[in-house]
Amino acid sequence: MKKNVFSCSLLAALTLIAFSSCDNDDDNDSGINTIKSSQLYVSNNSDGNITVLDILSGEIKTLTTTSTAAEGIYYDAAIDEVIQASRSSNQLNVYSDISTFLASATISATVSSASDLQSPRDIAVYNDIVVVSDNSDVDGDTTTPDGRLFVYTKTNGTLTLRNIVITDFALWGIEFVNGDLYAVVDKTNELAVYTNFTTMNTTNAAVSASKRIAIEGIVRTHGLAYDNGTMILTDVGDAASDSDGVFHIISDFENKFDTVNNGDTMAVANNQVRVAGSNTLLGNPVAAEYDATTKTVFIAEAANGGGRVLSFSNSTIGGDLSPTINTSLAMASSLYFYAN
Ligand SMILES: [Ca+2]
Ligand SMILES: [Ca+2]
Repeated sequence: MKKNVFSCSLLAALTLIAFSSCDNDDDNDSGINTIKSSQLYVSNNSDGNITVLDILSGEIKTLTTTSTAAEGIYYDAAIDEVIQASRSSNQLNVYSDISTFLASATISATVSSASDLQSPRDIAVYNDIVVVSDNSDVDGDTTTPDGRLFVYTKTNGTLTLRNIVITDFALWGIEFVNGDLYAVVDKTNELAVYTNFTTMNTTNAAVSASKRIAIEGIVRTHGLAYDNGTMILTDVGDAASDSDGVFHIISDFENKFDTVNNGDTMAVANNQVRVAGSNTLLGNPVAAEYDATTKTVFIAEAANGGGRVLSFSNSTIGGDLSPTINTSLAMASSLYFYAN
């Protein structure tokens, strides 16, 4: 177990929030909540385990799973369980009572979907719907872009495949904003949206996105994250380079996205904050999370140093930022941030 991996600045930032809120009434009328718990759940494609970084204490848990490679991950605090997409068994696995495990526990899935998937990447959850983006080729022609969104219903402890939506672009990161499903257009600098995704797409069908726009300044986007009005897109650049990664921060995201017409480009100027440079340790940032409260971007970096979990606090100033958290994790692939 590694400890003290978090730099003082993030801890100080979080501690400041915690302590400042102690000066206020306990009834939360001030709107400031004490952070009691803050964790980052991380998947990787090296051993498929679940790494849990406790942001407040610095403790790191490694929960050994039966997967040997894994990607999309989601934590449901209300029922204390993690959903993880296994790339070794091509299914969703649910792990219950996740907070009760010791730092080096071996855990077993309490619920699993059928092995419907072929190449799962990200997962996105909206109410009782779990969507998995799968980037395997659909039509037997690898020169034509396509992908699949597997839509599961999670009820009474079971995960049931409801329907499959075939996309006319390659998939990677996906993210719900209310009922709209945003998806990066892999191998491009584009972002797509399916409005009212779960209600408008209830059968097996090939469906084009409601809208697609280009994001200026990005080469090849991969990771997508949203919190409280701000969207993060990562850029892996040249996949063979472990030092050319970037991420962009788009505040007031919905208004800015709505302003750009279908097929047009969202300019960097007046719209986006760019984080890039040699200090960042970004090479292939394949997934992201965002905490709007502390303006912290969390990154699963798959290439630089063999793989890292990175965080950038006060990220909205942009530029060649140094990471606040920098923890080695071989082939880090996906992450989920939780705080309360
Ligand atoms: Ca194809
Ligand atoms: Ca790269």
